[in-house]
Amino acid sequence: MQVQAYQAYWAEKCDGKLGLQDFIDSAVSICKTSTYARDYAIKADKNQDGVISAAEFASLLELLKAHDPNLKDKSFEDFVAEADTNNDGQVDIDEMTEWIEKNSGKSEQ
Ligand SMILES: [Ca+2]
Ligand SMILES: [Ca+2]
Repeated sequence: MQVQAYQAYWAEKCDGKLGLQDFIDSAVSICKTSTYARDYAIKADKNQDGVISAAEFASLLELLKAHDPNLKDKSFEDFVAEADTNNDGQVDIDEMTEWIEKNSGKSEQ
């Protein structure tokens, strides 16, 4: 069932021709949760300045809550305190990725 969905997807996207590198890239991104987390982090940085602002965090939180309804609300200050591992007062894409990895799927604790 999934295979057919992927075949249909690729047929539409690539005229049925799937390059080996494309295939490997997709397989890797499907298998790695960190890619999913990084995707979210990169999308969250809407103005692409490399750091997550309060407004960007707020819209990301909405997105993550749609993905995981049990996720609790969190203030931007708490988020920065948790995610800012190099203590420069800002959350960059790497720190954001790590934070999403730590927080996704563990909301019940
Ligand atoms: Ca930003
Ligand atoms: Ca930082």
